[in-house]
Amino acid sequence: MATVTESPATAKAQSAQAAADAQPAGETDGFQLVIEALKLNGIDTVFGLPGIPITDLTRKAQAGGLRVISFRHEQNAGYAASIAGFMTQKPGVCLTVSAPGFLNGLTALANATTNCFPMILVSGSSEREVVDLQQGDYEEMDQLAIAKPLCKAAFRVLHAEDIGVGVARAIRAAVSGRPGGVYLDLPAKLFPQAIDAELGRKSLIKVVDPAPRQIPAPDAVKRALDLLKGAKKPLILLGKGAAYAQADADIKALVEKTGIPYLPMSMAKGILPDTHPQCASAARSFVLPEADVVLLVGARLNWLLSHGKGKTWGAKSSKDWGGQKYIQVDISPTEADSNVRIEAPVVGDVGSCVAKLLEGIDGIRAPAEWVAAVNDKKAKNVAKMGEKLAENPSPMSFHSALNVVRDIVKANPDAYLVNEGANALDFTRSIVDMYKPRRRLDVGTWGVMGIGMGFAVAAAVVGKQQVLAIEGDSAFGFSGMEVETICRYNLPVCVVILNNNGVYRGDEKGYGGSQDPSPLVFVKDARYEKLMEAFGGVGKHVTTPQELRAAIEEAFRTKRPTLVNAMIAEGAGTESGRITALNPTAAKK
Ligand code: ADP
Ligand code: TZD
Repeated sequence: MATVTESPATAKAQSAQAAADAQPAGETDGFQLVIEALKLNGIDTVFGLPGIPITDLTRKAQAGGLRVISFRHEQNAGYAASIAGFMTQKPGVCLTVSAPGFLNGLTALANATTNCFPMILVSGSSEREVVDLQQGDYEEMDQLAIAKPLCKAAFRVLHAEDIGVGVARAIRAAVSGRPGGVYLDLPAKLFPQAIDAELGRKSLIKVVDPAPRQIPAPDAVKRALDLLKGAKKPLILLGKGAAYAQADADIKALVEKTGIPYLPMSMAKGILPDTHPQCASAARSFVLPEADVVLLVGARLNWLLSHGKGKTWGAKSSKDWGGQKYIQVDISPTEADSNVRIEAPVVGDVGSCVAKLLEGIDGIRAPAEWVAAVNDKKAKNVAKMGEKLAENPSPMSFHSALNVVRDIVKANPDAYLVNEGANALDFTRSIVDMYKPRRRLDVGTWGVMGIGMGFAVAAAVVGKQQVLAIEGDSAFGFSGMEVETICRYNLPVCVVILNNNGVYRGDEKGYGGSQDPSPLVFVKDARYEKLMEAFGGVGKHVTTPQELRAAIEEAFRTKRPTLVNAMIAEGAGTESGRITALNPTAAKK
């Protein structure tokens, strides 16, 4: 196992450096104030990648007691920060260098904003005077202007005495209302700026009530309850906003007191265990078109729900809606009506809204015929799935491999499941039951590839549990170098690559007589496990469900960084997985 060791010479040099860095008595500086401002607000970990002008900030942050998780690419550090935000309701902080480092972090910032994850991208930047006159500084870029359209708010701090305000504003913007990404621009000159220590101390702000509760209006709650009361086929749809809100007990009470079937969106799986008798996941394509009143809790009617339109919802055409009446619980007052009419918007935080709904819930009960119809459909689909899972083809299929993962997650419900790919994503989502809230971390609203290793690192560091990352071979490639990070921090992460030799599948030939391989395939039977071995972790190459089970179980037992290269049939998988319909040419095939 690779470990970080320190030679006596290095240690000596570092303590000499620390002595040289020591502040004159009674003074503090930008470095110290940034670190103290974060610590004062309960931020104990930052994810990032050092270089000019933040190299010393990473060192001093570590010396100052923050955990600094240093990555190989800023995008992965950014994804780690964003998912830490989702898991903890505290903004995840990502630290990047100027221009290219900042841009590398920006995808994650935009993704955080899109997914409503609270995150702060803190980036060093070059000098304003040079940037504004476009004189060609090292890594010159007007970062604030570029970040603005991709996040909830963007701030720049020019004076050390304003650091407290800058950090406080960034925290409030990230976590209040609809959570999202915030950019904080810190020019190089800010860090060594010295100010009076007492003035500095007084300038820091411990944010009071950063995400104030938002209580829904009584008439909005009544409107919603009235609608539910009259429903013949009610359905509750839980989204990742509901998972984020950490109102698990009240959500469970709402579901159980009403007896209404519920569907969890991908990252809402586990708020209640997927094995709950009211979970309608196995009857999804039955309940969506059939439901007459749908209660959305922290879920948007975006593409993942076919915009509330089309066949999915029982409508005649893709432009039409199925006639369902919607209640939408959401913290954003502008979310309602973004796709179809919302009869009863309930604006507030999920915790407060569900608590208020619960006060008036007595007497509201899902009609027995509806529940029976859903259960009937569920039983049939579960039996069909059981048959598929019991198959044992050679080479492995997605089903035979994921049947193993399903058992392992059942036996280890606290483990985090990170998941990306196309088929690898869709099959895992439908096959692997989740038992605890916020344990499933995936590609989210954008369906973005590359979250894998960043999310895995954050889940291990912040969640302090075993992590299992189920990855398509293409998906893994976007962040694969972070296996070094996993080894360096010796994290309990087991990466399983469902390897079918390509994007979606691996059996395509080159087109038009080209000597080149198809744009969708990779080197055949690539030995990804050696990448983990290169850094001291455990690599396994497996071809059967038995070997796969043994490899994951060993990883869970030893807690060592492990990469399992699980070979599945090249032809397993369909183009774009379940979202073939969004791919204009594949949809026609
Ligand atoms: P999913 O992809 O799971 O369907 P979305 O990301 O589309 O979920 O929707 C999440 C919704 O939850 C967003 O509209 C967001 O405004 C909302 N939301 C996030 N946090 C809260 C909260 N604490 N209370 C209420 N709504 C929230
Ligand atoms: N780039 C980014 C950043 N996100 C994307 N979603 C894509 C490209 C396009 N894309 C998908 O939507 S899924 C996918 C790509 C490249 C990879 C699918 O192949 P895989 O999984 O090996 O990861 P399966 O199991 O073989 O389908």
